[in-house]
Amino acid sequence: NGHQPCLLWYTGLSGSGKSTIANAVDRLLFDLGCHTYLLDGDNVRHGLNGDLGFDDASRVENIRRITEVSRLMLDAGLIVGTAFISPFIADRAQAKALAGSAFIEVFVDTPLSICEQRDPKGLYKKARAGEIAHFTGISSPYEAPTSPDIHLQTAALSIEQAARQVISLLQQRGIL
Ligand code: GGZ
Repeated sequence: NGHQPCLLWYTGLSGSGKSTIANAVDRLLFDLGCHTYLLDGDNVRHGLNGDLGFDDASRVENIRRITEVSRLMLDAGLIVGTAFISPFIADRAQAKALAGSAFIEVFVDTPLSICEQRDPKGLYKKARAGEIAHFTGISSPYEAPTSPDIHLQTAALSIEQAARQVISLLQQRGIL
């Protein structure tokens, strides 16, 4: 099954659903016979970027390395997904500059209040208590995309609906 390479760049707050939606998209793509790879905190923050924390400079370096690895995977012809907060517009612009027309920004737009209610790992609670420094949305900024390729307002969507919107755009763009 032929497809073009592309970079699905998910961005959003902690607990917004980036990884969940990216995994659902990956499963649909797999079923379509696509060759994909999904980079997320589980496989990058512990290994390649295990030396990095969450101050601004560390986040910039985190995203820089992820961008470079993504580019290698694009060269290999894959549909690459990256699911990181990636809070800074400038860093996402750099990824876009490297990936060119293959770059697809997916804004996983879940309000802070909902992310904080979910708080699956109790991190927001700790951040509010001052036990975690530089927590995105609490004590570290999140610069929302101003013109994402896909804007997922997750409060009004199921995971499946969100994933299907991504697949639809890939079809519209001739990637699938
Ligand atoms: C934000 C943090 C922090 C701080 C640990 N701020 O919900 P999670 O747990 O699984 O996802 C968050 C993840 C964010 O890492 P990223 O590599 O995506 O961030 S960035 O793109 O900004 O570099 C959260 C956990 O790491 N976590 N401390 N201070 N999230």
